[in-house]
Amino acid sequence: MKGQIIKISSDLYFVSYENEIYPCKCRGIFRKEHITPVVGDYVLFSKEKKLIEKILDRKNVFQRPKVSNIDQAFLITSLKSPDFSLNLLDKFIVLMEINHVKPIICITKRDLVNDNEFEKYDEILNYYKEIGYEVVFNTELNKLKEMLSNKTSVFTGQTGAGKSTLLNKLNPDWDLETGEISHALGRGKHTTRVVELFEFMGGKVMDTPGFSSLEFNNYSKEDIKNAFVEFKLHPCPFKDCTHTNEKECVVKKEVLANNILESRYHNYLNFIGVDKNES
Ligand SMILES: Nc1nc2c(ncn2[C@@H]2O[C@H](COP(=O)(O)OP(=O)(O)OP(=O)(O)O)[C@@H](O)[C@H]2O)c(=O)[nH]1
Ligand SMILES: [Mg+2]
Ligand SMILES: [Zn+2]
Repeated sequence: MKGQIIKISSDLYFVSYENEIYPCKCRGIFRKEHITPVVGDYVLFSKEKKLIEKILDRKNVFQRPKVSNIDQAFLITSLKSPDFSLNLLDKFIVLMEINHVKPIICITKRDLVNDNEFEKYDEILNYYKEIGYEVVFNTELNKLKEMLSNKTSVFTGQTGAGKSTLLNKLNPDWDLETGEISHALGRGKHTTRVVELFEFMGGKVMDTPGFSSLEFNNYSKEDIKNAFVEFKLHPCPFKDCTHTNEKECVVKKEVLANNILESRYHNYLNFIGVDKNES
């Protein structure tokens, strides 16, 4: 029968099938062939033998967090504790663009910044909206429910940003463990340890362990360039412009004219490995 992995705990794979959960092992051959099942995988399994026999083709798969077959990813982003990071936000958006998964920016801890301070964030968030990204606050529960319905979504983001807290607000029955922020480090304490998938609003949502940094694994400069979607709105005369030291670069002009957010351009240079003083 065909089920879906909803949780993995050491060598036990919890497979959901017709509203029941079956703890299964994997066929020995998986290890030999370096096949690693992840949460979100659809599998063929035997209910009787409690054995996963085959992983079905994935729509997509990610390493961090280890999940597959997702439609959209919510980057749970706190304005404070841990601090808001434009570098992390842009990295995440690039990763999602390259993998053709819709990124959604979900802001938490608005209550920890005063209105004056929020203005600066609001301006930045409006820029992301203008270039086409959805932005939602963790207080907008009805809007979030609507966005989650009938889709497979993952909640990802820095440790302590409030992923599990928000999921508990959406459905208190899940009763997920949440953790205090370490004041010494200004971030969370890696409270969530494993990925877990829940059925919700006709769709599915995954809670994941938070990270403190995000790395790229060998994407080409071309892929990274194309992931900065607004650059395409400002075509450069030179078709293969890298927007670094080309004289007629329109993207660079638009950065100076404040039509492209400067931090986005600097993050672009950073991601392709160019020091901003060189360009
Ligand atoms: N003030 C404030 N605190 C929040 C908000 N959302 C979450 N928190 C707090 O932030 C802390 C961390 O929340 P968690 O839900 O455990 O964070 P997480 O993203 O699941 O963290 P990991 O599981 O470590 O990745 C908890 O003390 C929450 O109560 C918010 O909107 N405002
Ligand atoms: Mg958590
Ligand atoms: Zn250019």
